[in-house]
Amino acid sequence: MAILSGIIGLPAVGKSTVFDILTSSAPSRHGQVNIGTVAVPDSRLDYLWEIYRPEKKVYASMEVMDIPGLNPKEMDREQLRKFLEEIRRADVFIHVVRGFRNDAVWHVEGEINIKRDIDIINTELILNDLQLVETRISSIEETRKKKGISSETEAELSALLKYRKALEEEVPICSVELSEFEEKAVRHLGFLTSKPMVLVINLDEEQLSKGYDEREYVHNWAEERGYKLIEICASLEQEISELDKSDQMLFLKEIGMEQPGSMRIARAVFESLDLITFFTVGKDEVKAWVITEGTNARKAAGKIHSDMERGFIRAEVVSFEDFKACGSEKEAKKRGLYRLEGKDYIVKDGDIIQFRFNV
Ligand SMILES: Nc1nc2c(ncn2[C@@H]2O[C@H](COP(=O)(O)OP(=O)(O)OP(=O)(O)O)[C@@H](O)[C@H]2O)c(=O)[nH]1
Ligand SMILES: [Mg+2]
Repeated sequence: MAILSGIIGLPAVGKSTVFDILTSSAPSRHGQVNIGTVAVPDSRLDYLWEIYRPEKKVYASMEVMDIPGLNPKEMDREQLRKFLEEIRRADVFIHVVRGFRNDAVWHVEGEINIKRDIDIINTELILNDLQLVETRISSIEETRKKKGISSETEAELSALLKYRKALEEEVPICSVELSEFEEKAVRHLGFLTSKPMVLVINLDEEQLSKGYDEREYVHNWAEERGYKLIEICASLEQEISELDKSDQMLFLKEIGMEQPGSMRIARAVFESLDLITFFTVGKDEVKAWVITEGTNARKAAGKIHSDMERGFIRAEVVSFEDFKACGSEKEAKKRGLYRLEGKDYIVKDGDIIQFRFNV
């Protein structure tokens, strides 16, 4: 399961800067689609590495896509449509909004206005979905007139009508409640506002420390829609990421941050997709694995190897918190904190697991 995050936003708001701090790879090239891999930093894995000291430490990873800015004023409908087609592949959006003031950096609307900029992008996503909904509704109604429709299509239509009502009120599809049957019936349609979104407000240093005018508004806006919100200063983060690891932490402390922005964004992406992490440890490597919340032990084993899923016997599990409180595997075992779990055990975030299997 390679997760793909799509970075969206108006032109010159700091999207590529965010991409660069996330991927810490070669700088993204201007004016084209760039895809990079993000290792999702996790201090728990760092801790386990300190204890086991294996050769390898493997963080969970995801892919992120950087695209040129969406500019409804300059793009015609066809260009806009192509642009939105590109981002439809993403599982989740990272929407970068400019807050930073800097006369040297051009703004497509001529001045900084966080609320308006959020609306511009959001409106495009909503209009695109609305068009898809309308097209689908008329095609279903056409078929119904000609030869009638199945109960699945009936459910699809009823879901689409709910979607239309929401979108007309500028409510994203992810906020619409559907029955299980309806949900199944529309799953094949790739809507944009059904995807989770992480809102990244790209501020300057003063705004970051002292606050900014639209702060309350954007926090409410995100909360109402269930979107996560991260405030960062991307250019500052970029400078920090060029420092030594130990200097990085010092610098972050100085500006009152506990974690680099890249880590906060990556975690927000994981949370908005209901993803959790479990760990495997050993002499060769410590590794973080990504699964959807609610996955059972047997399926989780299958992430590592299909043989492990097929020949699953049981899982030996300790929570990261319990392990850390003991400080070693030996001590945790002595205190009886390792549990034996069967195939239906629902894996929890932070579980350290050893699978027993038989092939
Ligand atoms: N002052 C300041 N400048 C920033 C910040 N983030 C980005 N910039 C600058 O803004 C300009 C545009 O940044 P990019 O990251 O290229 O923006 P983009 O959204 O990828 O732009 P397009 O791909 O052209 O749409 C660059 O000159 C950055 O150095 C910030 O937090 N503060
Ligand atoms: Mg860019």
